[in-house]
Amino acid sequence: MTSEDYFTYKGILFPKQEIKEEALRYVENEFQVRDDDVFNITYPKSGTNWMSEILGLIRNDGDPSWVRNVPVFERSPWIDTDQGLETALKNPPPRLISCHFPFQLFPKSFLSSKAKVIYTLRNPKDVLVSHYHFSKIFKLWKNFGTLEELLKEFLSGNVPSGSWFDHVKGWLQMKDRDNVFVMTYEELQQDLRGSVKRICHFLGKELNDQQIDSVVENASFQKMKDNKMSNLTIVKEAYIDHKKGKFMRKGISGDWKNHLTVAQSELFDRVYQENMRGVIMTFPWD
Ligand code: PPS
Repeated sequence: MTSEDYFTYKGILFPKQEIKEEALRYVENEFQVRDDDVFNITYPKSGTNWMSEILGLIRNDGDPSWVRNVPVFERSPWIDTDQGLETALKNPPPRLISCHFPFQLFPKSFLSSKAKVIYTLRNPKDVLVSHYHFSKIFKLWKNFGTLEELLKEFLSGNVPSGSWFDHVKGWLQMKDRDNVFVMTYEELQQDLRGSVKRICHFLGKELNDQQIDSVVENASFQKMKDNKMSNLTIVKEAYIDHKKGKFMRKGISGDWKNHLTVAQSELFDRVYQENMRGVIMTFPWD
């Protein structure tokens, strides 16, 4: 994977093998968002698949058969990939849809719809570390030799989906809308049950205690790691080199402490503070 395998659309890097420019233009301008759509939106490596599992389980009142029998990329297809877009256009409503689009590339028709958006964000230092490991197995992303090399590109936004800071700031501008809900990976970690209840409330879905228990149990790291419909082991070798590592890697918060040097962490903090100035929100990692 080299830089020639990416193209830039409106300043954002996309892997050529994943999506074509005309599809990006279609999604932004012509994709018809339905009022009953539920969107699972994240910056990459922030908990997308975890949220897909949670939403899939909630949709089925905690019954795990759907998430155990249908691959995650069919249940909640990624409309920022050619294949996922095709699937999303075929799936019957009500649809679950995932994507990593920054707000400015998201379908314009969303703004006049009642569709629901759940935006999940994660400590960007952990996002960086997760990206680093995933780039070693995901053949469509540039594989960085060292974390130091990736760090520079990440902090300047020269990675797929662009700058973490711009992505987060763009989506947080939507946070006061009734149909937008912001969640963090860390909240899911700290209190999965409470988080599931809040998501249910946002979706207008009432589950009883037993059903919530089942969502929590089946969305655990271990259950997802063992579920071949969720752990991405069925993704073709053309995309993921399964011999080199696992998508379901560690699933913890704070792994950055095992990877970043003090100097790297301080550099990160400086760039974070410069970029997040003016964002009046506290995050679990602050
Ligand atoms: S992707 O490739 O952008 O769609 O990746 P994404 O799903 O957003 O993020 C992958 C990371 O989420 C972790 N993960 C989980 N953590 C805790 N619990 C559960 N159930 C869970 N499911 C996925 C996954 O392990 C990746 O994080 P790291 O830090 O690499 O382990």
